[in-house]
Amino acid sequence: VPEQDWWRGASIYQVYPRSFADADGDGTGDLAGVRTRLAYLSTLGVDALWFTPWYPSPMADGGYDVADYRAIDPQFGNLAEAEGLIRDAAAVGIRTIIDVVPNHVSDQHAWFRAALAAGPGSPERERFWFRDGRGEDGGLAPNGWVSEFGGPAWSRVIGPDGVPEQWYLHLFAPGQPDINWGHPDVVRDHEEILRFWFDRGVAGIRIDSAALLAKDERLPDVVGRPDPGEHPYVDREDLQDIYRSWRRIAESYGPDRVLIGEVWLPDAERFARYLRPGVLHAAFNFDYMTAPWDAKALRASIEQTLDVHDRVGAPATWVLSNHDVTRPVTRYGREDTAFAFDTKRFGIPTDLGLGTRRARAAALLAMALPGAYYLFQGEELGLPEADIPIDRIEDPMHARSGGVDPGRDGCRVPFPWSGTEPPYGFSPRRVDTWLPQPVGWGSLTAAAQAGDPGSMLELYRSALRMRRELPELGDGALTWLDLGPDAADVIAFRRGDRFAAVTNLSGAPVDLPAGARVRLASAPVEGGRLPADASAWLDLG
Ligand code: TEU
Repeated sequence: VPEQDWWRGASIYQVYPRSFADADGDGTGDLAGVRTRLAYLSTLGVDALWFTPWYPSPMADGGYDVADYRAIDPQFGNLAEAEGLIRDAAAVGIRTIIDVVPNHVSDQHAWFRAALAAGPGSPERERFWFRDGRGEDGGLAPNGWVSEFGGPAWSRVIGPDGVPEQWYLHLFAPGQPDINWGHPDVVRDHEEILRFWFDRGVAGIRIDSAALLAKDERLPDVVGRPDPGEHPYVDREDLQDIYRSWRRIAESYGPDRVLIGEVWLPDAERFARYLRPGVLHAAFNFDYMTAPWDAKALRASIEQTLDVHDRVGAPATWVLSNHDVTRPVTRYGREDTAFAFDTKRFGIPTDLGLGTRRARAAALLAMALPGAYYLFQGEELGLPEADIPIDRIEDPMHARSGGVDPGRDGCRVPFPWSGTEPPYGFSPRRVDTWLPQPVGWGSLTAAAQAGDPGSMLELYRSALRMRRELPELGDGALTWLDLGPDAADVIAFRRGDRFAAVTNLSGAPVDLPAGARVRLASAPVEGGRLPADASAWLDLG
């Protein structure tokens, strides 16, 4: 693979800095902690790290409320530490991807503070979406847009004298005011932010909420289900030009710098437009993650993904989890596995044994498909979704839903490294971690799993190593295989002449092709038969 194409078939590991490793013992992860764990990441076999926002932030939304895009939150370290981390990672062959959040800033960002201070009608307010309210005393929000976290997408400013004045738009939490992409300052500042980080050696940028930035400046209500491209704030045409200019900036640093969009759109054709030449390099494919555990549906999803990407010449991406969704072993143990994003209810029943088997199978399947694989810290340990005591939930989704939604903290708890009780080696001493870790995770720690051939960690290590070693894996073509009339609920394909991957979604064991050697399997293969809810990687000889 040419060096510049590293990202096309890469394995990219998402680090949630707050929960990865705590070096200074305050119960919150930090960059010094990540540096001490680079050996683990290098042994794991990943090509790049994507860091969830590490900037100064009041943490109204876990750091997706950025107060300063050119600095590091003091809880995590400082800029010199980040530069050291980028260098140290590069020294062990691991690239760094950072998260840029262009749809909104924190309400503590200098621009928003200035806008509040300067008052209605000021140029400072034009960088945001301030509007007068409707109704006689302006007491009604300017329109009916709803926040992604629930409740109105508008909050009213209370003036210094306690008198309510204008409203401002926030598609997410009130602490995340949306910025106005029609304003030249916004455009220019982001171009500078990209350069700032490319100058510091980052290999790529993950673009948060990439389909939401541009707004119809008349701010019309959303009526029904607007036609694709007609929505007042989703997937608007202006975005294409914004990303074309970002692409030119990335390319000015070399062909190996990449832009990865969090483009969350139900319409595959619209999604594909972001991946046309000259726009973004890659975008997350969440279809695989939300597909049900059903051979026909899953294969249809895979085929559609590959088809769409082939047409625009962009590599597919495969995602099983991230910091926004229910952990795979919990999800796959539920009756409705497609419920990835929809936490919505507490205590949905799950069978963790089944969930773990299916999560193992789903990971091996995804890692054999053409394209890049993105994994979220703890996925490689098979961590289940943790129950967070209600009074410790931090995710704004919980409060905004009126306490109905447990929110996304259950996948964000501090990483269990070693030992038999909290903090499981996450912190150097006994301390109350920022989110509590469950008891009973002693057998799930990285140390407990290392060297155990049946563990999730060793499965991931083997698979990630093979993705690096086998030229058939990563980006490229795939040929579907038909394993016969008894294998209707089996997904099987070849990569190259000899490598094959088989996933059994039927309820019973299936015969693997005669003469095939098993390179790796998610469950023991006996007598040439692959158990239910399992995947195998084969050498066809
Ligand atoms: O998520 C954007 C996004 O699509 C979310 O609205 C998602 O649908 C939601 O989390 C559903 O569970 C990104 C980040 O990944 C998320 O952590 C942030 O909260 C959000 O942007 C705002 O920055």
